Amino acid sequence: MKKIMGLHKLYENNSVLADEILWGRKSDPLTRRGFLRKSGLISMGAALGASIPFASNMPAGLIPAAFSQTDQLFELYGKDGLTLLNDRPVNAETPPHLLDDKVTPASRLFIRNNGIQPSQETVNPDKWELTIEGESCVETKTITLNELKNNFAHHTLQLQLECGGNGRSEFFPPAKGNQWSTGAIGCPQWTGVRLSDVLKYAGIKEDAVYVAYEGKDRHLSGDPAKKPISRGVPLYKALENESLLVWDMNGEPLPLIHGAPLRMICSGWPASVSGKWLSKILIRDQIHDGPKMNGQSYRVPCKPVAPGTKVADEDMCIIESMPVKSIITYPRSGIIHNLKNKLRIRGHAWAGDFSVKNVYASIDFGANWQLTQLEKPINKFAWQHWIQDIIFPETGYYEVWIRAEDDYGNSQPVILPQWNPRGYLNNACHRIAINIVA
Ligand SMILES: Nc1nc2c(c(=O)[nH]1)N[C@H]1C(S)=C(S)[C@@H](COP(=O)(O)O)O[C@H]1N2
Ligand SMILES: [Mo]
Repeated sequence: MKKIMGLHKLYENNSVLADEILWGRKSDPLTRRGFLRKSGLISMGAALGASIPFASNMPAGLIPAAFSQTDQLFELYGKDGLTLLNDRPVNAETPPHLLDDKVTPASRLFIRNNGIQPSQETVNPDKWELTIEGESCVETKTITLNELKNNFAHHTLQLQLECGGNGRSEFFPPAKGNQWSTGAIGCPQWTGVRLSDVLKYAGIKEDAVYVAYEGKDRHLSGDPAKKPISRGVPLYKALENESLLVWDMNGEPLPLIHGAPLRMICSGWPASVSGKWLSKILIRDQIHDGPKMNGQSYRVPCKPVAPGTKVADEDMCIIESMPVKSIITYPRSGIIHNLKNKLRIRGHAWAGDFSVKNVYASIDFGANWQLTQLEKPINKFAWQHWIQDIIFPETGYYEVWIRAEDDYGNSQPVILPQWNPRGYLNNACHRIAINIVA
């Protein structure tokens, strides 16, 4: 730690420590992807084993010559092959071929932090408390995590989690924010209690309309009075059987980066409503007004606008259900395949609050579509798996496109959906390249 202290001076906020940025073990070598921005300097210094005297002159994104030749993969602790989009706050996505598992393992779930997550030392599951309060809460209650586990019925469900900004990188004009391609989606299995049981325990007043969370993460500015994010859902969504407060993921304790020791999961909506490091639940008599509920955050124009249009805050509407979407997880894009053999492709499809009715594949740029074999979801809000055997007519370059349709007949757009200022809800068809050879 000593060696990197010099670098701290570069930051307005000295309280941000290298280990909070969660680069694997501190001695791990970092490579190209680690050096996206100046904010990577702490880790850069840690990796070089020396401070960088002229660091303030370094162009953002410059890869130090000491590392520019290495092919070693950047490593994020507990993660396997994720692409780092930002290191402060940490944001990383999963390449499509690493989303092949039916149940997303912890090592392959994308990461989206808006602030600085609590450090491991401050997270003690035995001492963790949850407070339920708010204007429309009958009686403010504080319970420990152990009481939550002991006093309420447990439920285990596989629930999809997708960032509202997944796919943002394809919009034009571009939108600010993490440039997610297709990898801000996953569908792990979660264990916990129903949010509705906990709300009923504290009591819901007649005038309740919204349920919101607060977590123990800190604002990037370091200001303890500010929260990085605090969002919520309308009461009806919070009361759904599948809205959970969870402590386990895939039968293991929730990893710290995914919200340990307790998080909320309200599946089908932008994952920003699924609060991590959960310390407070608010039963509100109005639409919640916490950070990232207002303005342009997680909102899209109420009426369609031309690309590039500035839209006033009052004309922006809160995103609710995520749109129908699908992904090809096998094979990975760019493979070479022999003409003689059929190719069995596979992947997942999901549709926010709804279910997927059909998934189609095309190998001729969308001129013809073949119906794939689609499984039913294991439970509501779990993604569905599809497979299809493809026969290619001759050698050459192909693209396989995949398109899902929900049970209301809504289909994925082939190119891009409606442009919006912040680049949310891109559910355009996923496509991969395949070279067919004799
Ligand atoms: N307390 C807290 N909860 C949070 C966030 C956060 O920054 N802080 N990020 C939200 C957003 S925008 C997303 S997309 C999901 C990401 O969950 P994951 O990192 O476990 O994949 O968590 C949500 N819950
Ligand atoms: Mo998100």
